[in-house]
Amino acid sequence: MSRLIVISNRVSRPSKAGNQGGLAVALAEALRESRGTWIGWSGEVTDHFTGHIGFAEDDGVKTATIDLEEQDIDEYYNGYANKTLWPLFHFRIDLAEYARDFEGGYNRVNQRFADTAAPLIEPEDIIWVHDYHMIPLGQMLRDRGHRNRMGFFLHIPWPPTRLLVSLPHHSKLVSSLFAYDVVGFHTEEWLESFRHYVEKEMGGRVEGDFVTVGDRTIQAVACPIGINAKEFAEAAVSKAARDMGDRLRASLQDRAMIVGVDRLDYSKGLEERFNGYARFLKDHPEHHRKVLLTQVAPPSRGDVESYQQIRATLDSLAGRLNGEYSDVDWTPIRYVNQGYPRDKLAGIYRAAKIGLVTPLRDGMNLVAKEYVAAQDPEDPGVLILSRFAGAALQLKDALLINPYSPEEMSDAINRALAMPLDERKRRWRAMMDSVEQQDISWWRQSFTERLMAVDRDTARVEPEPTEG
Ligand code: GDG
Repeated sequence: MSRLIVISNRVSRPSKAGNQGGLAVALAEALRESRGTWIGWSGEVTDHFTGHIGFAEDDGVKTATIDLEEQDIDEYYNGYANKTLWPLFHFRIDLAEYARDFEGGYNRVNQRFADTAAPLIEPEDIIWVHDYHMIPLGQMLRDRGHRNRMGFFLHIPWPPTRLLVSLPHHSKLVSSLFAYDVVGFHTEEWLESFRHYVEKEMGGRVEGDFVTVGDRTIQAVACPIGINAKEFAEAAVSKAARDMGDRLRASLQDRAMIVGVDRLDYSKGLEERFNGYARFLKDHPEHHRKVLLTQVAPPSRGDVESYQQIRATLDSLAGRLNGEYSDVDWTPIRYVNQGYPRDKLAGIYRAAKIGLVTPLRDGMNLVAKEYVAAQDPEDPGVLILSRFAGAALQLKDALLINPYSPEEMSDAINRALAMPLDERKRRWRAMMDSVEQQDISWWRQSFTERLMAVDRDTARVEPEPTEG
């Protein structure tokens, strides 16, 4: 078995798996099996970058991390990654900042990651690079002579060509993806946009999964990430989850709870969600005092101004809404800016009659899948899901909505509250089948199997000859 090397911005400590997402757990499992290494940023700041690599072994997983300078973090992480690429790839060119320093810092830090990884890589290793922080890394490793099988997975959407061309030096960035052998996206939609760019902007050719530019052919595939459905369903009946459920039920007093769980991010459509819920309260006075929305939103990327703004906007929206509708014994929104351990989170999902997931754009959205996995099969809740989340292509039995329309959201909440048990069960079963079949192990295997099938001598898989 080839050794797997995972490279991503942050490295997760497997021993903290109880608090981590499925991705970290799945990658840790693959790394453990192959005796591989996970390389990335430690999350720590250093005065002067020395190239020192911190090696550790945590629950059978080897990690190699570097500390970054403050300027690196400003320009690479808070800068190019989160002020330029994140908004642009979520179709928000109004928020994207194009600064030369950011791009310079992004390339410098990617070179640092390449220098860190290079001596740790053996010729037989399979290298799997993750996400928008690291797009040019594969090319930088090739420049250092590494001919390994290399894959890249993008966890966020790929934007339409018309938007992507607003990025200075976009073609350089996209060209660097051709250093990989396999490039993965969550959905056909993001893949289509990538192919469109390659054909229109690079004069490339698409044949099935194969994309050719010049003399370089790579595979570009849609491979939707999943969750560890079995583990999550078990977490939802754990003692911690049941205790959380009891605590919630005691405070709800027969009111129906709607739940939202999101990192505090403008892409998650939180403002639109609050507006949709406000519309529901306006349209349906008969539901006053009988429902409430619990929104769990741990802050993220607080150093970036647009994130400070969304936080301020939501604080004021939640305050206004509660001011307008609350009574001495009823508050329509519980807005919580703290995170919970995963088993408690599973208990919160299970206690909710409705999961309200309304991103304006999302690569996949794992919260939607977690909500489904946490439900009681005998009395499942209803998932209301934005049609702009990657997950909507798999979870077709959710109530799919346009998050920009408060009326649609209001109607969907009303419909979900009245949905008969039979229909809830039927919809839940269909969604759970999908969540169970295309789970996190399926995703990881689908991607790594493709990568392993690449012929290392040519570092590519030839396309099947086409008829005629
Ligand atoms: C990116 C893409 C894609 C949230 N609050 C708490 C908590 N969470 C966990 C959730 C879920 C994860 O964070 C969020 O995952 P999402 O998929 O919803 O969104 P992003 O963070 O934006 O992730 C996304 C994903 O990458 C994977 O490819 O699906 O489209 O944007 O697992 O449960 N976890 C805990 N407490 C919290 O309070 N423990």
